[in-house]
Amino acid sequence: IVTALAALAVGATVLTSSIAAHAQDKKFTVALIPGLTTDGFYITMRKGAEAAAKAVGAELVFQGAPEFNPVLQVPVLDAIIARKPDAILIAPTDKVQLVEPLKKAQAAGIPVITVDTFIGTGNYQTGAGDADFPLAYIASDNVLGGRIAARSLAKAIGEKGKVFVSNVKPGVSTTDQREEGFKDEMKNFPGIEVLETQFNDNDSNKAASQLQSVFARNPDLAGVFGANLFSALGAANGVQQAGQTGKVKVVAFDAPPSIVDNIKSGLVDIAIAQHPAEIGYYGLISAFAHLTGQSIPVSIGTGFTVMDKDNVDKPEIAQFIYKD
Ligand code: T6T
Repeated sequence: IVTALAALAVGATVLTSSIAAHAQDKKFTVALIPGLTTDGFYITMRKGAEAAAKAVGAELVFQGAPEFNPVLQVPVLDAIIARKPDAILIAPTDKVQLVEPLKKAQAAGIPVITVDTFIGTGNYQTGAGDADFPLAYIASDNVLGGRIAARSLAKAIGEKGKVFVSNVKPGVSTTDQREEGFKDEMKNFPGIEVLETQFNDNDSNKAASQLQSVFARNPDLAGVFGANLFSALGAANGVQQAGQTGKVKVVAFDAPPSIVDNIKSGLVDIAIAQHPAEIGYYGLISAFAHLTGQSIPVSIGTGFTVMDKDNVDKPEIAQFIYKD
């Protein structure tokens, strides 16, 4: 009997490993749908995902819309679902508006992982609510990022004066959380007044003119927090156009080369760089792990690198400047 059981066990092992080998022989196709295609943040994320795809022998399909807009992102998602990839990585452009469209992927049996942004509350696989079906959420801790921005701006303005947040639009999980963290942290600085948030629809020209209008109404404006790449670039341009370089302090979220140039010229004080390549890398690896029968963490947090004039040339910092 013992010998028979042992033979059975050996047989079972052989069977399992041959299934695993078979699974790994298959070349998986993973789609990455960014918030928009022309954004150094997502371009860098794509590079991370490509590196991971190469490492595990998967194929990466990168397809997105030219603007950060659910109306443009949903047709891209529909087209991707029709191609039946093995998994979808997506940065949903709205917490609510992408829920139903992503349910179609789930109904088609395509596992969904969200990267950068989330749908619903971002707490997945809890059995609660109608938006907990994605397998994992891989992103920066955006509330923490907003807190870091608040502390940096408070320091830059000597803990007193008027500031505001230049933001994208309500409903985007990442930038909503950055604003939340920023405002909450600012409660620790009684000398600072946080003015009304200006929403720019991810248009840096709009952000620049909003900065100038806020400055016209508040000539004692002390600082601004640009809550993402386009908000920060626009706010910095607005400060420059208002002739306030160095007087109105700018804290930027995201770190494309243009923001780094602004740090060097003194227009931007601090940039909070996310690690988008890590988000892409771990997104792809998580999808692959799931597809090959591994359990995966429901959330993975990636880090930040805070850049300023003094450290931005150091290689260990400069490696986190986004790619164009
Ligand atoms: O800040 C990133 C990203 O995290 C956010 O969700 C949308 O804006 C960016 O892509 C930068 O433009």
